[in-house]
Amino acid sequence: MAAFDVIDIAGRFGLTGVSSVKELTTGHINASYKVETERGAFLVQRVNTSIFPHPEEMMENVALILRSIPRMELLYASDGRPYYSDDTGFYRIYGFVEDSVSYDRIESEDMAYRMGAALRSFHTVLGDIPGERLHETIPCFHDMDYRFSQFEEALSRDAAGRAASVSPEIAFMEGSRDRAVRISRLYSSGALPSRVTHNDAKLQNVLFSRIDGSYITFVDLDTVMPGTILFDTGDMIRSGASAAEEDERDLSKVHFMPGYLRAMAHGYLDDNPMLTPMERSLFAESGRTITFIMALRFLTDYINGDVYYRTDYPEHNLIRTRNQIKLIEDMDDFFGNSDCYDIDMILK
Ligand code: GN1
Ligand code: MG
Repeated sequence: MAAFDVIDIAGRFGLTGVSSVKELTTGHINASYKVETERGAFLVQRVNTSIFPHPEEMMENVALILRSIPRMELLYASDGRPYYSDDTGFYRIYGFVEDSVSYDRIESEDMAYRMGAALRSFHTVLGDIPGERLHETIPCFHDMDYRFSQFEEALSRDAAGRAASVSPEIAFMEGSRDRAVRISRLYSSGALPSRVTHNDAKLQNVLFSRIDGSYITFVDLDTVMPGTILFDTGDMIRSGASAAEEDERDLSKVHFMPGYLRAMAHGYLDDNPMLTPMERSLFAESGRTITFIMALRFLTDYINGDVYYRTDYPEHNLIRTRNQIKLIEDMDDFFGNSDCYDIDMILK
């Protein structure tokens, strides 16, 4: 990776008087830095262009979406574009939203309800954007058949020589395949409507007011593109209805929290005029599906030798895989022996 200077990049967007630069390490894909300047705080990001091969199109999407999200500021470089690129990389800068907070874990049913209502409000606002105007920033992102084909390719190459050591995890993935592909096939066949969706709608990507806890906005808009809302409700459930974060190594801390799912479901579903009966009926199942796709992707990357996600130690992707599998097993215990979670079981 070519070296680059965050202060120099900030200057390309007209930011001067930088008093501090701090690297933020929570994202798995892009490199992020918080810079304090005489005009306030900003987020400088170097986009991972091997994962986002058409970053200009991605920034066209972001600029379009932000017309509906006035609280988020995107800076423009001196040539009038919402990015700057040179041979060291592709960069963009957002303003830090003042008095906002994001959570790593849900800690109360009230917080869970606010998360559900936040996603509903995000989908309602995005509903006004014509989906055909958005570029598909990562093709087939939530297509489960595609993810299984990547998994199979990784297994047959076994580039890091790790496949033999993860046979229980491989067996888990294969054993649940028919069920796991259901939602993405219903979407591809047109049975589930195509809407504008976030596609990384985890709890950590939502800003709430530090003052009164009200919803401000979703951030990390790189994968906003057409999809089914179930990709987002699923990610909300995956990240919000677990007692632990996806990086937690102590699996005894990973538990499914039905009360949080119930509160998120009320926040999202109650009197929501947008939903079709099929979308509503698959709400709880979407949590299983998206937790599954994450386990599959983490395991694929582990087998490939950690080439996609940022990892902090050699077993990181395997820990994430096991963490997500544990969450699925815990959800399965709660919902009992059926091949589709029943949302009415949770809403009762
Ligand atoms: C990645 O970089 P980050 O943390 O926002 C990933 C998502 C996964 C997520 C898991 C482009 O997002 O799909 O849900 O990690 N983004 C991409 O936490 O692959
Ligand atoms: Mg993301």
